[in-house]
Amino acid sequence: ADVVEDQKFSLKEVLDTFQSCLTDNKEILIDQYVAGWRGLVRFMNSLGTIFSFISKDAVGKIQIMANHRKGGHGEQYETVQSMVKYELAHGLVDLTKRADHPESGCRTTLRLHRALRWLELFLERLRTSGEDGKTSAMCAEAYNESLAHHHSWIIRKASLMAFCALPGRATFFEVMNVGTPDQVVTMLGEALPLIAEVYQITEELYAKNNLLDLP
Ligand code: 1PW
Repeated sequence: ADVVEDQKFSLKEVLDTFQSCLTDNKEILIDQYVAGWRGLVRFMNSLGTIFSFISKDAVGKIQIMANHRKGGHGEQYETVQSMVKYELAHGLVDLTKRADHPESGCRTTLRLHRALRWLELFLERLRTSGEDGKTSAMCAEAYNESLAHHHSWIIRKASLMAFCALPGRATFFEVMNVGTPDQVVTMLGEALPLIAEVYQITEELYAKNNLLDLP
């Protein structure tokens, strides 16, 4: 029974993993960032098959980043900072249109980074919502404020349709497997500032290097 208990999914572990990707000098460890995303994908998959089209893209991008880490220049991909430096210095990023480097670490991380903002906004809404809060509406609002700006019409329609299938707030909190609703709210209150920090650091790094619109 203990084994089963240990394997049970908890959103707290996922958020802890994201927090652990920040080093003391505020660099972002790619292994931990990717591990955080793996956990999120497990979470999304536990929300039902309708979310699989969403998680499929994330899985592909997680794999691209894992491959960079495993590749011949893996040590250059230790942190987001070292990756940006390395790829820019060696002309490994398509800056204006997709061409020779459709799987650069920079453009791939940018997609995950934008999605992280969505997650942050969504979890913040969940945290402050009342018992009768509608998860699908919160998820859609968070999406429209963030990721939707970067998606085509067809992806936006499909995403908004998927959100409608989200379980209600009570079930959603149970799936998180953190404890009582009060404990979930407390956990989110602790975890979200750190997620926001990871997002902010990446955003500033990308802005400084003019990478926020990579094709
Ligand atoms: C309930 C938990 C919510 C977690 C949110 C994280 C999910 C992010 C994945 C959204 C993907 C939607 C469908 C895919 C769209 C891609 O075209 C798009 N990818 C992303 C991550 O936005 C852009 O990638 P591309 O086509 O430029 O390679």
